[in-house]
Amino acid sequence: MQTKFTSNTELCMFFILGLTVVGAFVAASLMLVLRDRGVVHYVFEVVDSYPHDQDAFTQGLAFEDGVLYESTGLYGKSSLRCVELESGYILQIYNLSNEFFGEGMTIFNDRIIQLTWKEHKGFVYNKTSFELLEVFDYSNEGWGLTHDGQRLIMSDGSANLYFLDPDSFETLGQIEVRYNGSLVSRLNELEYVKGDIYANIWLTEQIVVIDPFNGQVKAWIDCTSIKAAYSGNVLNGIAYDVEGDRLFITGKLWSELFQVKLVEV
Ligand SMILES: [Ca+2]
Repeated sequence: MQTKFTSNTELCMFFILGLTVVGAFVAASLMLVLRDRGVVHYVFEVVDSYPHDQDAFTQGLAFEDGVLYESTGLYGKSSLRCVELESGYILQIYNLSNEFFGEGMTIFNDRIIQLTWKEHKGFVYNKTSFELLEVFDYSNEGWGLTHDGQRLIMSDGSANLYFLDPDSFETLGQIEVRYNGSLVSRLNELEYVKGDIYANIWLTEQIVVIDPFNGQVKAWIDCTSIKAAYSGNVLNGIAYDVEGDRLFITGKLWSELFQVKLVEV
C-alpha cells in the first residue's frame, strides 16, 4: 500500500508539474503575442534596380530633385556625391580629407549636412555647388542623419536618436528606441518617411520603423532576401523620393540600388 500511495502521489505531482509547465508556456506565448500586437512586419518586393558604385561605402543616402545624394565612408575614400539614379553616374563629388570618415547625410533646404564618424565634425555644403559653407562640432559619434522638416535627426550607434536645431546644431531633445520594452541599439542610416523614422540596424538585415514621438518600434522590415546576394557587405542606405513616393535601399559596396515596395506579412 505504501508503495501504491507513493506512486499515486508522484503521479499527481508529475501531473501538476506538467500542467504548470504547459500553463507557463501558454502564458508566455500569449504575452509575446499581446506585446507584439500593433507592430507590423514587412518584407519587400523589388520594383526596380539601378547600378551602384561598388567602391561606395554607403553611409548616407537621400533623394531630391530627381537625383540621389550619397555620403561614403572609410578613411581616404570618404566623399559626398550627387548621383544619377538610372545610370549610377557620379554627377558631382566632393572628396573629404583623409582624416575624415564620412557618415550620415541629409538635405535641409538648400544645404547638405554631412556627419563624420569619430571626428566630431559636421560639414555643411551648398546643395548645388558642393561648396563647404560651415563646419560644426558635436560630442558623440556620427552615424545616421535625416530630418523631419523642422529638426535634424541623428543617430550615434546607440539606441538614442537626437533632434538637432538645423541652424545652430544644438541638441533639442532625444528619444530612446525600444521594441517590446527592450532598447534597439546600433541604429545607423536614417530616413524620415511619411512621419516615421526608418533606421538600418548595423550588422543586421533589418530596418526598423520608429515613432518619432515616443521611440517605439512600429514595424520591422526584413531585408534578408536581398542581403543574401551581398554576403559580407552590410545593408546601409535608405532614401525616400517624396514626390514620386519611392523607397530606395542599398548597402555598403553593393553594386546595385533597389527601389522596393513593402509587403506586410
Ligand atoms: Ca537616408
